[in-house]
Amino acid sequence: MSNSERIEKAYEAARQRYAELGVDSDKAMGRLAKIAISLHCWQGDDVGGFETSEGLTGGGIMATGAYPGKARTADELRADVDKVMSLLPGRHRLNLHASYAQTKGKVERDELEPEHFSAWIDWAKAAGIGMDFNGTFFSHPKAESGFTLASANEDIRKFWVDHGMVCRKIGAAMGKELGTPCVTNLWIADGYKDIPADRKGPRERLKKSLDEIFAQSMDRAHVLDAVEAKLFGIGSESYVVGSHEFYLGYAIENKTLLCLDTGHFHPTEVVSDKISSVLTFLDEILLHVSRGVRWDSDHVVILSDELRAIAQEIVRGDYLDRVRIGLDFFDASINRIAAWTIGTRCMIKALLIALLEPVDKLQQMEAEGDLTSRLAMLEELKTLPFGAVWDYYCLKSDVPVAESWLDDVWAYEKDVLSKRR
Ligand code: RNT
Ligand code: ZN
Repeated sequence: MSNSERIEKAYEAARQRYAELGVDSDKAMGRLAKIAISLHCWQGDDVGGFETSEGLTGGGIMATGAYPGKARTADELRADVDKVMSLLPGRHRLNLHASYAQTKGKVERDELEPEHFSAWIDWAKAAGIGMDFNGTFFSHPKAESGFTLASANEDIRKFWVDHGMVCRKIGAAMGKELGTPCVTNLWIADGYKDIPADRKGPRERLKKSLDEIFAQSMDRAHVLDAVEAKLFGIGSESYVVGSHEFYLGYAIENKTLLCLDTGHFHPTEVVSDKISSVLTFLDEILLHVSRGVRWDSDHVVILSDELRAIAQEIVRGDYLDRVRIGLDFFDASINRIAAWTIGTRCMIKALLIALLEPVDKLQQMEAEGDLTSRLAMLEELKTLPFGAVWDYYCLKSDVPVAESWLDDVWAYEKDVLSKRR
């Protein structure tokens, strides 16, 4: 039996098993194919960007590891993203940071324009994919004090407000050019290592800065503003200005998207439980799916219980149109193409598993008070043959099945990455 015959046969058996539960696995794959995951550009070069040779500095985040072969130029990074996308079933998006601009000579962050991203936009257009965008409020001399939009220094604050404003224009241009709204996210690291004497002042300044950045209304068909909260970072252990409560309030009041990063909460808190809460008050949210290990360490996303729970919440709550799924991890200790591929394939897998749930049945048991059957069923679902559906989905999407994608990565490492010295 050929490999594909074996996969088709296994799928046929799985299809019947799911049908017994009232689940149409063909339909589940059809729904899955419509979900675009926003791949973060920064896994390819350890959040370095192409402005200076220094790469990531400050900003309460840190990439660790020294695996060879990181992208050094925008062309290299695009080639790497192309490689990753060729290993993923479905059509996805690229999420770019402002520090990946391609400028001739130095252009300050408050003077960036859409044209500095034209190579990215052209590339995305040719590939038929959408783009998302982020202001870069770190790795910059004007961020060295630890404060940007919440700075008490008016020159610094103004500089970053201007950066925020130009980023929305760039996002709008991307969205317009590509015909799909560009989620333009804002995250700042502002905060204190040690106990502040004034928690209020910086938050009032941050609100003022955000109001200035978002003052100009923009076409939501082109750009969707998002704000990202955080509990703590390296060097901001005691106080982060842009906390969860701060941005939740801001997003509700100003109708922006709220970005929930799965590494930005207390380690025992879960984002899966927050989705239905915040979506009771917000139209849309953005996710930064990451994996914290003891802290916001941005490990590669794996198929964990929490990842599955997040996907279940999105599907069970019928939120697929209201949740933009972005990824946010950066591991420099393993092959970066593999890191991207593992994390993204896991996200897609988690969504598939969620789409294969007999949601109506489970919710009916619950509504009838049959909590015994609910628990029994949830446990039985864990051993259903979703792997056979996943393999078949990859086969039909013309991408490598199971671990065979690794062969492509090793070939790429040999032909391309190993030559980057
Ligand atoms: C940092 C935030 C932020 C960054 C990226 C690079 O804690 O999660 O989203 O990881 O913007
Ligand atoms: Zn994030």
